[in-house]
Amino acid sequence: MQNEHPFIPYHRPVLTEEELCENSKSFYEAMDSRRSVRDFSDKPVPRKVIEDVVMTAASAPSGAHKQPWTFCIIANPELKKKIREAAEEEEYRSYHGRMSEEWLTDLKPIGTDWKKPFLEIAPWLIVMFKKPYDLIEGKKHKNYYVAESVGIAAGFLISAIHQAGLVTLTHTPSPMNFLQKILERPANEKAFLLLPVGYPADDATVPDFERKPLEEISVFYK
Ligand code: IYR
Repeated sequence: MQNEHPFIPYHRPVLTEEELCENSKSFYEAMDSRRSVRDFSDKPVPRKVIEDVVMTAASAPSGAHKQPWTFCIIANPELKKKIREAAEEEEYRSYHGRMSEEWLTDLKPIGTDWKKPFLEIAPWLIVMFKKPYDLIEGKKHKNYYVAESVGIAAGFLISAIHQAGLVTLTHTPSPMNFLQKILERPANEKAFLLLPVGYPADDATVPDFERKPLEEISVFYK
């Protein structure tokens, strides 16, 4: 029986092995130069760039193509201040009792603390919300693989920001429900990630980290 939903042809240019190797290597190298940055410049970034990176994120695959996400995009200084204050309040409590000693020790090399000035300094904040269900005319419609879908979209977003020439940070103040309140989001939207976006500060630094080599992170089965 033929599927009643339409299908359209899909092609990609067939590349040579050399071209494949060149493409995969240059993309790997570009992505490997990405770092999570906490020191932002306040230099403005055009809105068009933010629109494009968000549309890149929204090109991610999702369960049953439900696209279970909302991107809240904030440049307004008062809103950024409110978000910073609420995030720092939660983070203060996390760093002073809610996080285990082991967790705090694991964070030492990253040098984080409860203060989050980047939430006001970065020209843009993108807050990703996940939608466990859609609300259509007051009726709940379940979405599928929501955490996986928004996780993949976040990966696309981070990649797009990096490839545009900007920096970001996957910030997860915990708990994050203050974002739903401040941004006045409906009940079916849960804050997932908060990403400041901008240029790095001139004197920005990052931890001297190395990534695990291929042999350690992969197993090839012959
Ligand atoms: N959310 C806190 C703590 C934190 C947790 C992990 I895991 C990190 O990799 C980094 C930070 C904060 O943003 O400071």
